Amino acid sequence: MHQPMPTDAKIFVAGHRGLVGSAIMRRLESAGFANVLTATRDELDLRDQGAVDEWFVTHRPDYVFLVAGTVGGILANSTRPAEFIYDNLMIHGTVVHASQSTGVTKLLYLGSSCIYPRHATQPISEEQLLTGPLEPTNEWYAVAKIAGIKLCQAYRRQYGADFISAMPTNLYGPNDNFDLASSHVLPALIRKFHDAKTTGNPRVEIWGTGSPMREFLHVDDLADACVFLMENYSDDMHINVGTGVDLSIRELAQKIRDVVYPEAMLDFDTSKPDGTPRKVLDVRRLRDLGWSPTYDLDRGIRSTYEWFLQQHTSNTTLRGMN
Ligand code: GFB
Repeated sequence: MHQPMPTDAKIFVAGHRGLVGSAIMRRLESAGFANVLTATRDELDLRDQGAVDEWFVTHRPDYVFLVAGTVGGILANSTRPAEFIYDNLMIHGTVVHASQSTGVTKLLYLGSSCIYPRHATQPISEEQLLTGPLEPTNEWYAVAKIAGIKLCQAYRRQYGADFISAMPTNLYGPNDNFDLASSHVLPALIRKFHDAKTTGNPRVEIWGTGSPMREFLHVDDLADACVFLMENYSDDMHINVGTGVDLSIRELAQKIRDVVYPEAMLDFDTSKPDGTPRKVLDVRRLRDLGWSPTYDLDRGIRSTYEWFLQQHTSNTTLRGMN
């Protein structure tokens, strides 16, 4: 079922300034979509149902990419649980509800691979949702993300709304967050190796044991998959988006070291949490629809570091670089 979005359709990207939202903006622009709607945090508090309803009635989007939310790495998730559960529950609820009540043609909701049980069988298929306990370092965020999937399913079931859910693996790329207290591992390590090189420090601290396994998807691949799913997928089952390939945090650190600061040595701080031991997605459902990623990790790390350097030297706004 291929149902392309008309190029003059009104498309709302909720969260357009974030890592994912900005990549979707680039993808829509390059495909010639001329009517893309956005709202900054100051213009619209997505946690406020009244404000969101009013915005939807005024702007009447046809398609919605729901990629807004409070996100962060393992430390932010474990230390700011209230923000992670409240903000995300509210944002998912208001946008899904307003989309249904104003007759949005289709909505894509973005979750996260942390929705799956901590000890899920690898690679993780979609069917493993709610089959076991969650990883404690991110259960608040995961519960909100699971509620988002259930919202889409409930509105589909009760109202026939065409709302779909995509579950991406760990993401990285331009516009990522480089603040060491709230970032994910890949941007954190780019920044740590870069700072160590700049200050001449030969040692770089890596959190945990280095043994957890993670899968990384470039955000431009994710944006491409989101547009693909919007046009080619309509089902109440959420769908995984990833590469299906993982590596250890130690191997990731070595790759980043080789690009940024080859002389550096790695120090593992085992007082910091490892999080879930392994998280690689089963991506057969998406591959069977005909989509696969284009970036390999080495190219993605190089281009993300180039982007980081450009932001750094041009002194423009770089999240976490103050
Ligand atoms: O990317 P990350 O923060 O999130 O951490 P998760 C991945 C692994 O990298 C963990 C290790 O084992 C970290 O201990 N790590 C090593 C580091 N050095 C660093 C560092 O300097 N910074 C960070 N952040 N990690 C998140 C979830 O889990 O993944 C979210 O908390 C979300 O809910 C996201 O699902 C995609 O992969 O462990």
